[in-house]
Amino acid sequence: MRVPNYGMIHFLLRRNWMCRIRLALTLLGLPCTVASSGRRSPIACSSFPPFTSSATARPITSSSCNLYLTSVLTMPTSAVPHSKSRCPQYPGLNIKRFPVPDNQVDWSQNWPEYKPVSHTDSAVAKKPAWADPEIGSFSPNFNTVDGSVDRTSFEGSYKVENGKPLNPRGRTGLTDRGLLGRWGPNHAADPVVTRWKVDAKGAKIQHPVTKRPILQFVSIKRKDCGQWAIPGGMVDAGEQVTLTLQREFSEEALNSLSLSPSERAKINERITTLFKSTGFQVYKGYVDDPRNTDNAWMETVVVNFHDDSGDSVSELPLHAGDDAGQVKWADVDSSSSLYASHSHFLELVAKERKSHW
Ligand code: RP5
Repeated sequence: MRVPNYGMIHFLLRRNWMCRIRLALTLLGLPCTVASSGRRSPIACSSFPPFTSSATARPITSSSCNLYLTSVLTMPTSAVPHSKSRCPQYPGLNIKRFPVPDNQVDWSQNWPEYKPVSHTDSAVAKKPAWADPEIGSFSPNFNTVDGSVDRTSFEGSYKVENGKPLNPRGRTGLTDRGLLGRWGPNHAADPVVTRWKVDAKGAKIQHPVTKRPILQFVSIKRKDCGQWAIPGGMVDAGEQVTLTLQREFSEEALNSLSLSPSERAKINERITTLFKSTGFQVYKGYVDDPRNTDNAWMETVVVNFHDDSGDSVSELPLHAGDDAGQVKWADVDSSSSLYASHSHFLELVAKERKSHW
């Protein structure tokens, strides 16, 4: 186990106090603001190359993150935008969403003219293990852990209308499940693995403008849409989020699926120390994913694992695997355009680590 230095102890103690205050505010029902930009992302998802219905859109699960409870940050729910979820062109298909202007997003707005397009991808309709059947042929128990499928939302209780769950962030211009397997929340986990950018002598490099040290994170290029992203993935049925975080990272950034069992065991041994360390839970909740629909949406738990001394995961050779076409260490910087809400998650990491953004 790595021994934290004095600065880190101070950081953890300070964070612990902040968390207690946040927890108290949350229990009192008051908003707790942390590092939210409030900035709306433009609707920027119209140029997707073929977006395959993800073979990784695996079944979801009851997921607990108790390990990270002491570092939970609560952000105002409005801080995650709902714009990529309304992108005119649904990813990968020749399907256009019914246009939803900002003032008609909320379900409380009466809008008789709303005629959303209905779509469920053929790969989803084939009833693979990671997808639900059609409503009617089964009756899921929404807002609960339904067998091995977690149908609860981090956003609170969602409404169900005519047997179908309603997206808690409002209209998207498309009904049914699109590319997503589950009705309602589709749970994912996103590991943000970071290190400091250093020079040849190992000294932290400061950004010339912000004068802050620069963080780097492990970034993958998604095969389905060609966008750079955090190497996250769906939580498997019955899987703890802590395990999903490590599994997705080793599959997509270390190509563990192509290794022999003994090589895989060695890699796992190397990264387990980092992944067992107290990660900083950056976010949990709705993701502004372009695959979202009126009845199916992405939610995630984002955890930052930081290799402060640069001698753990930083030393491992990165190899893209599974859903990742490429992998690299990328600077954490506000100018990078990433998949779904991933830039926003990195902004939260940068604020917490007081690094350049
Ligand atoms: C995003 O989709 C999540 O933040 C996560 O990164 C990803 C999970 O979907 P797949 O990568 O498994 O397709 O919404």
